[in-house]
Amino acid sequence: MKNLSVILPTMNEEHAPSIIRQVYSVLGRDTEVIVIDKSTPEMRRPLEETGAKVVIQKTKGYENALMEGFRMANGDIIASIDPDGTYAVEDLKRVVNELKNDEEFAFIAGSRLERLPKDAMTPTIRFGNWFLKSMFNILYRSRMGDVMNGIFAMRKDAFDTIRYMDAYRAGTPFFEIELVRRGFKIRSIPISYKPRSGSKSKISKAKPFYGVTIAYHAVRYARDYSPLLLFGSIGLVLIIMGLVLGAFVFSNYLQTGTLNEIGRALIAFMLITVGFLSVISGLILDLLLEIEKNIVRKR
Ligand SMILES: Nc1nc2c(ncn2[C@@H]2O[C@H](COP(=O)(O)OP(=O)(O)O)[C@@H](O)[C@H]2O)c(=O)[nH]1
Ligand SMILES: [Mg+2]
Repeated sequence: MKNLSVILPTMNEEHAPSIIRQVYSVLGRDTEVIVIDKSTPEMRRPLEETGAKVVIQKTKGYENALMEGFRMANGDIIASIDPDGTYAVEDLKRVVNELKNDEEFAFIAGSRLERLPKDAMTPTIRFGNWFLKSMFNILYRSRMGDVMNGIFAMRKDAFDTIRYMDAYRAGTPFFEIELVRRGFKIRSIPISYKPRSGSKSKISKAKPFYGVTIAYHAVRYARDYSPLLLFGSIGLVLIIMGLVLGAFVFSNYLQTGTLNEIGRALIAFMLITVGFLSVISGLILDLLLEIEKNIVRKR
């Protein structure tokens, strides 16, 4: 039986003490539980009374809280659950068991989007989650049902490859992006999710802005991971737009016999040129990546 560490990030969560107790009862008393806390002293005391290791967070943000906890963890499997009352500890157990029985995958997360109750997210947040997971799956050739997961588990040896990194502000996708870039396989299983009750969300003051930051990081690191896919698809979209616009200009020319849409013709020409340049950039970057891989292999 592999031993397990469970990390819980907390920032004044009233449900957290009860969730820690559930972790011990559902996953076993020998589970290593580490709480990385940014609460007021009054909110911290009940956490300490559970017997878990409670560490005051030194850094800032959710991603760094998790990194602090993971670095302290001793388990062969390192898992995390948001103790805000929206996730079930039974689902954490399912995710951990799934990982234990799977040699191929190094990271398994719980996905909320398949069985999402109607009142659990606003339409904007729901769309944002769908958009981020779809973008992630295309850029990193994965099949995640959800990438903003409050429950996930990974193998210690996978975490060791990113142990000394400074986490950038991308929520759970930080771990997903970095592990996929290092060649690990990741997947998700459906879990339940409840609307938040009591206090408000803590992760960001402006969720849409947070979402944009995550999308930015996903694109930025995809540039190094699959440049041809990224620049190739941008290029293709531009070329298609240029061709469609060009076709309008041309049909107008055929009908009237004079070329009176110089502005549109120029834009079409530019779209096609920039599109080609983007595809070529993708090809060159892809070639460079291939050369780099060969050099690393030969060393
Ligand atoms: N230690 C720590 N915990 C945090 C921080 N930001 C959020 N959390 C905790 O991380 C979990 C997820 O955050 P939450 O606000 O529920 O994010 P949401 O589910 O995306 O709305 C909750 O348990 C929060 O209390 C932080 O900066 N530091
Ligand atoms: Mg939450």
